[in-house]
Amino acid sequence: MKNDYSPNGRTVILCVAASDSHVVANHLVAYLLRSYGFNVVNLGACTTIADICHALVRWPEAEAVLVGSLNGHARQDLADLPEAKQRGAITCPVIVGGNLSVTVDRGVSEDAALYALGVDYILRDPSTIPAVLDELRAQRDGDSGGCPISSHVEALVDEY
Ligand code: B12
Repeated sequence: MKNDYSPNGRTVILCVAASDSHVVANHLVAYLLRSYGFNVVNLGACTTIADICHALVRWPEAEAVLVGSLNGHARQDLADLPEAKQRGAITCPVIVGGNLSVTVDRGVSEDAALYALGVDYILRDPSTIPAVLDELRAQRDGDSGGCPISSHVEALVDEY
């Protein structure tokens, strides 16, 4: 999990949601982010919110948590997210991506439900992750140049 960890590098926590055993995209996302120089703490498949909280104690420098969900149960798997955020166990942005539902119509309501749980960003295409992480860091550092992250993410998502 901690191979090639660079103390000066940027770190993200990556995982697949609690009930979900689909790992192919998880490995591809890890590979992509490592190719961009990120330290990727990959918790792999079937990661609970409690697992994420433990990882953030171990790697508090993580600038985002990326959760993949492929089996259609993202909402149930993230049910404990509000409580974890409320008690301050998860303070960095939570990005969810994958095959969040089967149909497009369900996708819209599924996205709304995930945002209501406290998910910060929903992305479909992994290639957009590095740019979004850059935007988040710029926003955190107060150097976003006036470009709100939400509009940037929407612009990226609108491409699909
Ligand atoms: C291989 C596979 C399996 C394997 C998984 C093996 C493994 N260990 O990985 C096995 C056989 C175990 C399996 C089991 C099941 N599967 Co399955 N599986 C697939 C399949 C055929 C391919 C998935 C895959 O690896 N694709 C390749 C990767 C690269 O693509 P991807 O996963 O779609 O990811 C892309 C995007 O989603 C996105 N992405 C993914 N993760 C992330 C993360 C972030 C942060 C971001 C930004 C983007 C992102 O980027 C990727 C590249 O574009 C798909 C159907 C399909 N053709 O997609 C069904 C599919 C995902 N499975 C499905 C289902 C229902 C199941 C089961 C529930 C079936 C069952 N009744 O048992 C179980 C669930 C098991 C569990 N507990 O999770 C459904 C999910 C439906 C839904 N989302 O509503 C699918 C879509 C099939 C279908 N059409 O019904 N499955």
